[in-house]
Amino acid sequence: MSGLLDKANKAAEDKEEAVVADAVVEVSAEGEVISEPPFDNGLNMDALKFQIGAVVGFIVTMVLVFFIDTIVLFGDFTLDDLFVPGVILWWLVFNGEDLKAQQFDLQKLGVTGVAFLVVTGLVAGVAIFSGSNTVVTISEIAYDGDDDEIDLSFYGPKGAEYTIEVLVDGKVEYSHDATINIDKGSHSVSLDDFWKGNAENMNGKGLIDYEIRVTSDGGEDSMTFDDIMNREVDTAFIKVTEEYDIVNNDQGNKKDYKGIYVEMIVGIGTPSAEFDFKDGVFTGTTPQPIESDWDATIRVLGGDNIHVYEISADEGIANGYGDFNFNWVSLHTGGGYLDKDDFYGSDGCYTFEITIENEHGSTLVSTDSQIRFHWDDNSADWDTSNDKAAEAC
Ligand SMILES: [Ca+2]
Ligand SMILES: [Ca+2]
Ligand SMILES: [Ca+2]
Repeated sequence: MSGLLDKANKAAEDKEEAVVADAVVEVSAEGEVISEPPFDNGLNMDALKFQIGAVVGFIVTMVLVFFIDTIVLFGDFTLDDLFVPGVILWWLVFNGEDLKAQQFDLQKLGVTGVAFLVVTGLVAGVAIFSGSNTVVTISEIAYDGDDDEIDLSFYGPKGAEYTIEVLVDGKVEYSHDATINIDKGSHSVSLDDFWKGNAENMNGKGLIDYEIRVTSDGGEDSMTFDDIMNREVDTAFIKVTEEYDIVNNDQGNKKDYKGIYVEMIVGIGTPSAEFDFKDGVFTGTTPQPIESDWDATIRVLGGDNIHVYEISADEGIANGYGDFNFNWVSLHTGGGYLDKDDFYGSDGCYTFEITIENEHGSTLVSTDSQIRFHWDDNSADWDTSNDKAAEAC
């Protein structure tokens, strides 16, 4: 038994002639197979593993690069950026056994290198003539809030000419001719060049369709971008919270009113946002906040003084105030409130007039937010049980 094993091992070392070892199996007393000798048909098994691995890896790389190359891995890095490193890597792996053993057979390296280049060229030829890659396609449409433009990027074969169109409700509002550079193209279109109004109402129902169409020799591609085209504030509400101290004497308690905390919400309110206010809290339906640019002026009308707030927002963010693209925001920084002396006259209805100039869209003037206060009446006796909280007028 051991003589046969030695013979098989010796044959494995001898690369000159192909010797197929007889199936030599050692069997234990219980009849289990406990070992098998190395199998050798004359090939260098270690080198073959590298070569098979390299060929499989190379084929996978070619398919990824030439047939599904437009997948973005991260940032601007796409699958086709793997092309050159991929070919070099798999050629090195193919010769991995030699390189590992530091046997530099320049002729073999050269021959395999040329073979890799030829196969790569053939695959590239098939990919290009298959036609799937000659069309220019849209890879991304993104809103650039700093410049208020849409940033577009495209994929296509080097040098391909294409026409970009922005369609609003199917009508071409903007057109631009471009050429693919290497394998990508990009272009930005100012919102001023095609803006026609919000794409959706507050419930996500479509109002206006925005679409990019790109036409090249290879065909046409198009993509809608309604989700980033909600830019016009059409509804804004104010809510308040009364601020007071409780003072008391031997007759009982009463409120000493200090002022009001003021918060505002802005967004798309069409069709069902509604202002309402009961028992000191907002009970209406809020609009859907959005990312957009606007300037707001809020005037508190109805008292002895008209208090005025001026606020600007970019992408819904008002520096010093907060994020109007998300929720209610206080009009007083640092948790402050509007002092009674700055707006209150006597009990009655106060109107919070909100004027919002949209960067894109019309100007909104809202007098929906009207709130009645009962401060003088509430504090006329030493009894808080008969006090009435602020309410809609
Ligand atoms: Ca902006
Ligand atoms: Ca840009
Ligand atoms: Ca009272």
